[in-house]
Amino acid sequence: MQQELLTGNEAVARGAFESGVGVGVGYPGTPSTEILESFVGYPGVYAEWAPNEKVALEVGFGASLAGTRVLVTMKHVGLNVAADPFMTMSYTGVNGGLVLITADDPGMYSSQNEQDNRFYARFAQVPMLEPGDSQEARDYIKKAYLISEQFDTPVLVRLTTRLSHTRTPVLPGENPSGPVRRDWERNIPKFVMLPGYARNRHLVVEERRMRLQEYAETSDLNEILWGDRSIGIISSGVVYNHAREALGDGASYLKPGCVYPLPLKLISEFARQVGRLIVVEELEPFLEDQIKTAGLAVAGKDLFPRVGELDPQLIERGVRGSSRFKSYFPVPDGLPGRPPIMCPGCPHRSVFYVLHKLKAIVTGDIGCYTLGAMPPFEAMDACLCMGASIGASLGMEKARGGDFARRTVAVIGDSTFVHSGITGLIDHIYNKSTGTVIILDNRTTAMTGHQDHPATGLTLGKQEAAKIDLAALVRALGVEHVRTVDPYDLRSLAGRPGGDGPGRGVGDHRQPCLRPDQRGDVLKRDDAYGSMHRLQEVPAAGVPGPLPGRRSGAQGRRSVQRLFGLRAGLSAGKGGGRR
Ligand SMILES: Cc1ncc(C[n+]2csc(CCOP(=O)(O)OP(=O)(O)O)c2C)c(N)n1
Ligand code: SF4
Repeated sequence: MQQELLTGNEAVARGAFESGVGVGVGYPGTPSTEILESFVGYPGVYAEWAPNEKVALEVGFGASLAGTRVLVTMKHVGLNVAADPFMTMSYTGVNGGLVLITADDPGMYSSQNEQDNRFYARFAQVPMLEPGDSQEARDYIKKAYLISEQFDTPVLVRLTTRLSHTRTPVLPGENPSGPVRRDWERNIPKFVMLPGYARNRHLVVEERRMRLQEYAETSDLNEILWGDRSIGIISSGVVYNHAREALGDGASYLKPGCVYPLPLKLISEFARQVGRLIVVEELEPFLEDQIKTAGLAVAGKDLFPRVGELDPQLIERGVRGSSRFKSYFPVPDGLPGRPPIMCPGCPHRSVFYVLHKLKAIVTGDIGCYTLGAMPPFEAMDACLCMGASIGASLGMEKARGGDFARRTVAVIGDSTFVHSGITGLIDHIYNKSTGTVIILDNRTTAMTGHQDHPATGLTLGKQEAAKIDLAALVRALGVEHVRTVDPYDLRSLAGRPGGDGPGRGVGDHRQPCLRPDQRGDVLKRDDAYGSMHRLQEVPAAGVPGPLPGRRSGAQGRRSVQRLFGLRAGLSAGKGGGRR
């Protein structure tokens, strides 16, 4: 076997394949997405995108129960969505080994927060490994399956953006000639978490935690590197490599491979042999607090920032007070800022153009369309997490009344609607909202790199699949007014589903994403070349004058507002519009 240059994500996929993993399941989310995209290319494996992370872990649970080794992947916030099955899977344990990848995003390159998912390991009492480069990613994954089966536990492996997307050399190994499979036997007290059984399983978890603690102390994943003993660094993952780059032989290092549970006896032994003990870690003082609780004097967050990524410059400055390193990203003076914007011709643009013109109150969601909050549109008032737009608009309506609802529009992408918007819409229906919901159906999960989902008609492996008809689904849920609109047709786009009449409405705004790499795929699939000529009508970069085909000035504005059914809050002299 020859060394290969692999990203951390590709190395995880490789390690899973070499471990005989039979099932890979996840939901896209940067920086984790490419793991499954790489894994699906290996022979003899099954891999799928689930509609969301909770379902992904539940599929993983079933596959493990049936005796197969499973890889489950998600970004850090995805674990919030999967937290319910995850917390109880700690109790049930596994049959086939189950490794759950949490890809964290210190620095928030593409995330709504930078939560530190190491706490999930402690919260659920499951082991967490943290590799520092691609070789370790491959090696640790193989080790993680052994730990999972030996200790009967799901194992968390934490990646960060820097590791997921950096290529370093990997020496691959062999695949054990196909997926590893264990027998399946009914075991009700272990896998059916009725309170009576769960109480016993909690005791098992505690006993397992103590055995894992012992394992962590002697694990061959721990590394000690002796240099100048006046400074002793404790660090894990990618940050360990930054610390080595910053301090070289001027310090000694202990790198625990398992960050939960921590090898605290080994750390005390190391501490005895060095002068100043310093923990170098990104985000929260997760290691530092555990070491302090063990009674050791250690520095950490008093020297380094608690937000964002660390780099050699920050580490050297923290330890030595100054640094020889220059900033990684020096920005020459006078360069114009380049905030992210939607692609020219993007079908989302016209929607936000209209919402901007209408001065609608917009509860937004997560996807390319979140950029509707940016200039020139500035047509979004809230964006919290995937699926939150519809519930948030209902909350605003209930807080402020029906007239307010007529100005409120929830905007959600097709992938996000399937992920976690459907239940929000059910609440709209159940609790009698009169607000408007727009599903921006561009037939892909564009923001994370154009993955398929249950409403696109293709699987992760690009095989034909059932294609959920979103308009039919919404009707079946009980929405009275459903309109499917071409977002390039600005006139009809401005109309509220159901006109000015009462009742909630959903607009399914359907045009494929136009990224060049998508055209051949999505447009052809939908036979939508016919609409390309209308691209010229789409606002490219600005918010031009009145909507096409409309009169200018107050008259035109009123007419747009009427079309959208927003008279109550917006149109001068016409307050109290019908509901
Ligand atoms: C819980 C969670 N999982 C995954 C992500 C990553 N993510 C960001 S936007 C998005 C979906 C985007 O697809 P869609 O809603 O169809 O909008 P588009 O980008 O296609 O416009 C995903 C999966 C996330 N932010 N949060
Ligand atoms: S990638 Fe597609 S959905 Fe995203 S901004 Fe570009 S055209 Fe729009």
